[in-house]
Amino acid sequence: MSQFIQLTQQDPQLVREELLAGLLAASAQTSPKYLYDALGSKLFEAICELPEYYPTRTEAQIFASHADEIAAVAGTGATLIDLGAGNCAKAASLFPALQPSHYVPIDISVQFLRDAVSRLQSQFPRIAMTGIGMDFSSRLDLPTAVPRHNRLFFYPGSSIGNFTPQEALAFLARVHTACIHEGNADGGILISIDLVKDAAILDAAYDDALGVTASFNLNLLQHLNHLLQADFDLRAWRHRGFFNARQSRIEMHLEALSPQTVRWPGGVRRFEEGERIHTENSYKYTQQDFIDLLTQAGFVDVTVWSDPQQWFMVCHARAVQPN
Ligand code: AVI
Repeated sequence: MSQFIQLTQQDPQLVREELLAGLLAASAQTSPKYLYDALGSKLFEAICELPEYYPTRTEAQIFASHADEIAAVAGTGATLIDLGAGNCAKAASLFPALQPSHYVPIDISVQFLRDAVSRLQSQFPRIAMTGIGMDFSSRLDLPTAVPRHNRLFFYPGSSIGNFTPQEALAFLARVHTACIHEGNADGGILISIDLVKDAAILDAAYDDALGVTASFNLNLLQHLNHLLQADFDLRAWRHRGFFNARQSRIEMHLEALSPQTVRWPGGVRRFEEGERIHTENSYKYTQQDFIDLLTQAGFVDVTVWSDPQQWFMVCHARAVQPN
């Protein structure tokens, strides 16, 4: 019953060009997607276990306490499209309540999905499953194997926070378009958002005592060494992770501990002591600001579930045909 489709492959030349443009900019930066090589993905799993990193367990509590209400609002029997599915565990925890007719996990590489989907398929033989390998952050044109009607897009983990608010709006608008077929809209989105809270809680979540987030961030340099054949010395950099209240975002940077020159075939970049590479933003929203974003993207009837401390929220919103 399960099938796999690899839609896009990373072009190494484009990856190189994108990375070098970021590293050679006056304020050096890299896209957060480069944090996730094989080791980076394992380190992120470890982050999710940390006492300071509340999003994962708070979201799991919200799903566990409100699964039936979520199903009552989102409906059962949908095509559940899981954006950034990874090991598919979050969606699977909602299968008994949501009872999807078709499950479509999407991740950058279909290889990541194979084992998880095979396991799930034997547990839930009546759900059709189509694993798709694509970078859904810039496009969302799904293959015809994915039914057009009654689509429920699932975007957990507060991953939308790693987009800027403008990118998040464009992304939500693409999801909205993907819910419309033959002029009708009968789909929706189930999405998690991390909420603005006390800066000390946010700072600790992104700069934990064990140093796992620091390792996750520093591992980016190891990944760059591999992708660019560069010679970053990991011991010459430190992790910085802090809440920027003005921009309502966590910023992660790597900061040079000493003046240094980094080389790769055909290029160099000099970094002064204290100079930074900006590696990730993680935007935190108020409930109302995110509801406004969903509304601007064309969604209506927003339902919110949160935890008692109101640190995190899960939203369902319905897509409607624009006038
Ligand atoms: C994947 N994403 C939602 C995480 C976040 O909280 O922004 C990535 C992360 N970066 C550091 N810790 C976790």
